[in-house]
Amino acid sequence: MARTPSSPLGSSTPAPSEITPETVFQDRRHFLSMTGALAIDSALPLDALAQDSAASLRALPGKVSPLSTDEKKTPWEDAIRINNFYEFGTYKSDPARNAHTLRTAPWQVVVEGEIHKPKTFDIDELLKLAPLEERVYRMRCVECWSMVLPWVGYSLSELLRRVEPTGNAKYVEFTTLADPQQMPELKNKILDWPYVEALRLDEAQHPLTLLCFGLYGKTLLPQSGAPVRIVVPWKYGFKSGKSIVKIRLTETMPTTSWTRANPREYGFYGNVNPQVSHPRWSQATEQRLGKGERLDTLLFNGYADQVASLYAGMDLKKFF
Ligand SMILES: Nc1nc2c(c(=O)[nH]1)N[C@H]1C(S)=C(S)[C@@H](COP(=O)(O)O)O[C@H]1N2
Ligand SMILES: [Mo]
Repeated sequence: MARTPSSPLGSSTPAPSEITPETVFQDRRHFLSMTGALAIDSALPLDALAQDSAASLRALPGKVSPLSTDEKKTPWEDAIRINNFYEFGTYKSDPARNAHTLRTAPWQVVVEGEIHKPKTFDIDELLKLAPLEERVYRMRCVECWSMVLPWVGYSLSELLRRVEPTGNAKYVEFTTLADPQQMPELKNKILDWPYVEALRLDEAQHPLTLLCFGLYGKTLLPQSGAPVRIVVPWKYGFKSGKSIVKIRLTETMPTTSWTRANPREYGFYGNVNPQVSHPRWSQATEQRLGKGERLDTLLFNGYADQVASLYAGMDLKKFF
């Protein structure tokens, strides 16, 4: 095996469960070279596989939502070749190379748990549940890179409303597909697969939280989380699970994959906050892909006006 299992932080950093004082040092070295690594990644040509799969995409137009930012978008080519999708490898260029083995049809999403109307949706049915919108969102990875991308989808609240949460429902858990036949990296226990993420119910019901089927006016490529993913723009990217097969409403707080792997480094909330450092690096600034400059990171990734009230009275250092 050529590659060391990695932390959420890409490159060849160790598995979070394996982090020791020695590996922290190695990790730091990798992290410090990350801007360089990104530059190399973006210089990679879009390989033939990505071009082939791009040709198979369907148009997925959506009316531009007023929730969109008017900042300059990150080019599509960067969005589909610099990815985190550990099921297909831990280097940012791995998903573009490897994710073509994901079979995105047929696809079903099970919606269950604390709801009055549990239901298994075929992807086409889910796609037609509510009008599609284009949402241009800022995305901020915990690794300090960021993008501005035009996602296509509708507010997750549209789905949640229709399945009728019970009075007990307090959280929403999202589970990614975990099929070793399709996902080569599952054989390496980087995380306790499947990849599980979760939100508090009020976060999941917030209009910004997107059930996402497309990017740049087309269906998603596998590396972006086809055929359906979550996008939560005020949180670090790891909260936005890809290639979702199950949505479960629960009464108690679910254990999420990264929190299970390393609770000291990855809290349940994952809210973007320049004042709360990751234990191993600052979160104060970010590298905007497709732009040379480093930007100051904003509280809640710039969405404070919309979401700060969800956390009124909470100590954001404690609930990170
Ligand atoms: N299933 C799954 N979902 C995932 C990940 C992953 O490894 N597996 N990585 C997360 C992280 S860390 C980030 S930053 C975003 C990246 O999304 P993008 O590649 O579309 O930019 O996906 C998130 N969703
Ligand atoms: Mo990330």
